[in-house]
Amino acid sequence: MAIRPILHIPTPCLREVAAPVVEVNDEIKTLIKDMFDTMYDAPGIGLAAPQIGVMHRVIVMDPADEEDEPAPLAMINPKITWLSEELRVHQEGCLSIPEYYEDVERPVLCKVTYLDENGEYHERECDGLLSTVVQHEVDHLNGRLFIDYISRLKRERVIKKFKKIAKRAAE
Ligand code: K2U
Ligand code: ZN
Repeated sequence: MAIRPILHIPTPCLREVAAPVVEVNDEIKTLIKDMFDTMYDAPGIGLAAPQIGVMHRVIVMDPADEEDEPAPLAMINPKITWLSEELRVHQEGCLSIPEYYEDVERPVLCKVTYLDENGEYHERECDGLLSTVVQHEVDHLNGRLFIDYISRLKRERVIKKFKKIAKRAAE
């Protein structure tokens, strides 16, 4: 299919709320294929549709280690229905904020409902890295970024850096 350009901050759509998918049609199925192609090419372990400028509630993930078999997972209209009280810190990065990593504290476990690429409904409890990635990607659908969980000083510094990069690129 196609590798699509990944948008970087401060692109406005990364701060907007994506719309629910009404029908899992061929357009959505092609979008999912393109998102996996784009994610694996990056490389990344997750990608949300707004990161390629598509404001649909679609995320793709593959948290499998390099030595393990790929475990691609697409979620349409994902909804986090429960979060554990137990929290854990994990180093996060973001393909829309390249080469910037910070420790982020999130609930260890989450439960998520979603439709798969065939339109089938699923309820799933997620743990480990998958739990972190699901929460990170669902945040993208709501215009939230992992830098929203770090100090304001650090956030403002990284936004200023990427605004400068974007300004130079436009010149
Ligand atoms: O949404 C994205 O930009 C994808 C992130 C997914 C991610 C979520 C939580 C924690 C780490 C990554 C990218 O895959 S960033 C690249 C990456 C890959 C593995 C580990 C850390 C960063
Ligand atoms: Zn991200």
